[in-house]
Amino acid sequence: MKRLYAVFAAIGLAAMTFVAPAFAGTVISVDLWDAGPDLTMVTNMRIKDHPDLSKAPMGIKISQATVPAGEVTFKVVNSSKDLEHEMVVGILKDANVGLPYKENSGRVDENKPGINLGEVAELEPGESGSLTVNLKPGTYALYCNVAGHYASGMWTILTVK
Ligand SMILES: [Cu+2]
Repeated sequence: MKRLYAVFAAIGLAAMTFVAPAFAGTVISVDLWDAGPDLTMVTNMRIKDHPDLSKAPMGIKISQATVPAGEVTFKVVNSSKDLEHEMVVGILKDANVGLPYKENSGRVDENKPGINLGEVAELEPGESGSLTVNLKPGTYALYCNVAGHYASGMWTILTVK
């Protein structure tokens, strides 16, 4: 009996070891990039503009655009040589409306509900940081809220299934 228990315990332990990584959630690499010191900022590359982001002077590149619901860890690197960037996670209700925006400050209105679920704020060039959030199924936007950056195309869309 004792031996049988030991066998079950061993199987249980092996199963736990095998299953454990699934509970750790998804890890996404996030690259905050820009075109360098000579870049030209624009104002017409917000989500609602449906822009061609391949022409954007700055942006957010992610290692995967679809993740399962649950814990998601963003490992964020600011690969810019000279600009501060950040990554904020917000719910995107409607791509034709985009994120709430304050024209006078050139920034997304983070005070609106669901628009800042977490962030890696104000990374200096070359700096990195990480953020873990629990995400329900839905559509999210990752964006940089340094003034003018969102309108210059510094956002990307993440789908949680
Ligand atoms: Cu930025």
